[in-house]
Amino acid sequence: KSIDPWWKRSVVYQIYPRSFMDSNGDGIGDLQGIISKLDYLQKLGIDVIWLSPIYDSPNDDNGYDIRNYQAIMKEFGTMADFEQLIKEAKHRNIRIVMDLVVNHTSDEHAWFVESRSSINSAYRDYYIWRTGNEHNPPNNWGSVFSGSAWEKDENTNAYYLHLFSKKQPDLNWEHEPLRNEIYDTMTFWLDKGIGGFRMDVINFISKDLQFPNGAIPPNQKYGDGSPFYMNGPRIHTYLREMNERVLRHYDVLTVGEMPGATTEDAQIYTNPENQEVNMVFTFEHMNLDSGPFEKWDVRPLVLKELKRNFEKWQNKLHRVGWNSLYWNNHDQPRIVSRFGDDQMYREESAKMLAICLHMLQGTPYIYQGEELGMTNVQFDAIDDYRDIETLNMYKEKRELGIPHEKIMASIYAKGRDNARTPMQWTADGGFTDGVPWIRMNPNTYGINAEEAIADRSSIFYTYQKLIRLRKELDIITYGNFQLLLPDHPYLFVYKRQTKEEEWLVVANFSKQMEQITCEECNVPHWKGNLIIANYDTLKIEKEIINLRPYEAFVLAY
Ligand code: TEU
Ligand code: CA
Repeated sequence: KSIDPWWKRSVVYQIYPRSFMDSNGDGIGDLQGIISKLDYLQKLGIDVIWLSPIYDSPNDDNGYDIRNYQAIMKEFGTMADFEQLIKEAKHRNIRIVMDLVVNHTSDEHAWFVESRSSINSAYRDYYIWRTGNEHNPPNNWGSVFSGSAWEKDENTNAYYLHLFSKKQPDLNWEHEPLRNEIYDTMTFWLDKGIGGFRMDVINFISKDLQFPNGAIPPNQKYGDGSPFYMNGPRIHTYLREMNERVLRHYDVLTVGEMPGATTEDAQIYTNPENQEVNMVFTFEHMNLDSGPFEKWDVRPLVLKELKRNFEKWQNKLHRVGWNSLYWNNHDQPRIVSRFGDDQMYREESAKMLAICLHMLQGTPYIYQGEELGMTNVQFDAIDDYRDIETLNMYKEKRELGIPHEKIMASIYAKGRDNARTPMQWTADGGFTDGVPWIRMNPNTYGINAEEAIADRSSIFYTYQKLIRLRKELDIITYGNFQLLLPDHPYLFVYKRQTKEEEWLVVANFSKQMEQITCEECNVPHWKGNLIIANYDTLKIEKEIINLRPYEAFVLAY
C-alpha cells in the first residue's frame, strides 16, 4: 500500500481563477487572490489545486483558448505571482495541477497566425486545413458551441476545423513538430514544480482522417462528428509518446478529460502498465439527466441509472485502473440544485451528495463553492450571461423561433455559468471591491465561507471530515464496491469491503421518509461504528431505520 502513488489518497480542489478571488478590484479573480485563500484551502484539508487555464488568452472561452502557452494571462497577474503561488502552496503541502489545453489553441496564437498566412507556411500543418467548396465545408460536423465545425478562411481559400468556437482552431496531432512543441511546453511547466496536468478533451486529439459525415440528429442542422473524433485511431499512441517523452520523468498526477470514453476505454487509458494517464473524467453520470440529442434536452434523473453507472465504473476499474470522482466542475450545473434540493434541504442534501461520492474508490474532485453548498443561479436577462456555449446556443435557438422562456429554462438547468458566478466568501459577497465580470448569485447571505467556518455543523466541515477519513483509513482507497438494493428508486446503498472490515453507505436521494432494514442491507444489526452522518443521530427502531429527507450515513462493521 505504501508503494501506491500519492494521488490515490489525495483530494483535488478545482479553482476557476476568474471567479475565485479578486485581489485588485478589477472584478476578475487573480493569482494573488488565490494566494490570499490558501489558508482556507489548507483548513479544508485538500492536497491538490487544479487551476483552470491561467495562460495568456483573449478569453473567448475564458482561457480555454490559449494564445501563449508560456505566459500568464495579464488579468490573472504575472509569472512572479505564479511562482509565489507554487511556493506558498508547497509550504502548505498543496500541489498545483495545471490545465493542459492542447486539442486546440486560440486563433490569435502565433502558430495559427502563421498557419493561416499561406499554404506554404512552415506552420500550415500545425492545424487541420481542408478544402471544401465555395458553399460547403469539408463535412457536416457541428461545433460543440453551435454552427459548423469548419470556418472558411478566404485568405488561402480553405476551411479549418474547430470542434469548439471558431476562435479555437484544432491542432493537428498527426504533425510531429507540433507534438514536440507541446512536449516542450509541458516540460517548461513541470520544471517549475507543478504537480501535474488536467488534460482538456484529450481524447479528441486523434481524428479519423477521412473526416466522414456524421449522422444528423432530428431537428438539428449539423452532423454528430463525435464517433470520428472521440477516442480516435492514434489516441493511445499519442498518450504513450507524451508519457515516454515527458510525464514518466516526473512524479505527477495526470487526469484526462474524456467526453465519450467508456469503461472499456478507461481500462486502457488508466491501466498503469500502459503508461498513458492516471485517471479520466467520465461524462456518463453527467449525461443521465439530459438527452436524447443534446445537453439542453433536460430530463429528470432516474436514480437507478446513476447507481448502475457508479457500480459499473467502480467494478470495471477496481484493481485495473483508477477512477476520478466528481459531481461538479466549471462546465456543469451545481450538484445541490441538480441532484439534491437547493431549497428546503440544501444543507442535508449537499452533505448527502458529498458522503455518497467520497466513500467511493477513486480520487475525489471538489469544485470551488461545492463545499459551501453553492447553488445554481437564474438571471432574467440573457445579457447577464457570459459563457460562449450559452450565448451561441441562445442565438441559434432564437433564430429557430424557440421562445426565450423555454431557452432560459434549459440555461437555468444546464448552463455553465451556474458554476461560474463568483465564489461566495462573506454574507455580502467578498469576491471583489469592484464590479464582478459576471453577477454574483444573490443568495450570498447564508451561503458563504465566513459563515460556514463559524458553523461546526456546516457542509464545509462534512467535506473536511471526508477528506481526513480518506487519509486515515485504507478501506476507502482500497476496499471493493458492492451495490445493494439496486432497484430502490430513492436509496443509494452500497458496501465497501476489505478482508478486515466492511462499511455500509446509505444515502436517501429523496425528500420523503424512507425505511430500511438490517436484512435489506445485509448487516447483522444497526450497532456498527458510525463513521459519518448528515443528521445528528440515526433513528433506529430495532430492525428498522427511518430515513429522513436526504439522510446519509456510514456504518463500519
Ligand atoms: O470541455 C469539454 C467538453 O466537452 C465541454 O464542451 C462540455 O462537455 C460541455 O461544455 C458541457 O456543457 C472542455 C472544457 O472543460 C470546457 O470549459 C471548454 O469550453 C472546452 O473543453 C473547450 O476547451
Ligand atoms: Ca483581479
